[in-house]
Amino acid sequence: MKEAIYHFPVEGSPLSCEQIKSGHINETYLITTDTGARYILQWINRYVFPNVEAIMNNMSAISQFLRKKEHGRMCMISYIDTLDGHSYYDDGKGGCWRIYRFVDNSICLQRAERPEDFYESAVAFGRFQNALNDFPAEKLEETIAHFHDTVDRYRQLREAIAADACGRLSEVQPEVDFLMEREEKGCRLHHMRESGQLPTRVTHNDTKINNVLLDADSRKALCVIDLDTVMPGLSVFDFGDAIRFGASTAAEDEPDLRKVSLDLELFRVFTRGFAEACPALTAEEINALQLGAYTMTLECGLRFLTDYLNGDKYFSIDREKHNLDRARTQFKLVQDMEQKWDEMARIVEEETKK
Ligand code: GN1
Ligand code: MG
Repeated sequence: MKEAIYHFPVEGSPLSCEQIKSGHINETYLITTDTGARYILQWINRYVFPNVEAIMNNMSAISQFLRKKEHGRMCMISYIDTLDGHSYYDDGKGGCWRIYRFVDNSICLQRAERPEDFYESAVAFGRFQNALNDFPAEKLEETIAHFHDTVDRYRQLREAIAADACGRLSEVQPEVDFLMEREEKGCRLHHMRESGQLPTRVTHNDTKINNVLLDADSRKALCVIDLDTVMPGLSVFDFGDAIRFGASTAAEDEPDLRKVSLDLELFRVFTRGFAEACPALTAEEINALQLGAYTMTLECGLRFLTDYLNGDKYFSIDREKHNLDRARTQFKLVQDMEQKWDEMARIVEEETKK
């Protein structure tokens, strides 16, 4: 890591390096130099992202596009090239590194401390989506193939079940049954995408509130970060993934399922912020927002469960059965959405008709 930083044009000499524990895939460090300049250095996980070139090309393409637009500079983070002009540094030992300048006076929340914070995260993702409304999505590469393709996620789950590599299948039969009973509804969105009922756009695809920076004083949205999965997708993926993470009453890995439910007030404020910031949404997309929340929650639970069956190879874990706990919270949330379905529909209608 120490070596990696010297390949970038940083101001001053690096003094300290502190790991930021956030995210399940990459490793992130805060570097401070002797001039007080601060940078975020990231190590990219090549198991998850074999094609780093594609990620960085996508980012360069959209940041160039956004820079030309009003406010564009603010709606996503921009990376700094290496001293020899590359968008990332390959250390030749299997590691890839990149940096961006720490945004002064910014905060990154793991949970909304008040509804307004969640509203601002909706504004950040809605604005990003809206600003890229006229970007040709087909120019972007798929950084992870079939990322939000729920049909393919079910296929991967079936593979994991058949292999039962760690002998964990018998322990998770209720969770497997839960998923199988919901396969038709879980895959509906994917079929709507394939049939062209919903437009393919440039989407962020990983819209947790901790992928947004807010101004520390005003708490207004500054920009979105973690752009590794920016690629062609559905607007409702971004809406849905944000809801599954941020509108839950508990953490994604809460072991006590009694604490997990969908907070309808948070669902409401996010819907409002996203719709206000993204007037480009079509009536079909608005109609599918709720299904987006359901699908992203079910799919994420399915992914955690698949990884648990495979031996926790994809998502990093801090404890035994961590991925199983994560899967269970998602399923609890799906169940709660099923119960609150009509209320969710009403909220979407109320918040989008203005
Ligand atoms: C991963 O690394 P992080 O925490 O930003 C994952 C998302 C999941 C999320 C679940 C590339 O995101 O898809 O929704 O964990 N990212 C990738 O917390 O798979
Ligand atoms: Mg991520």
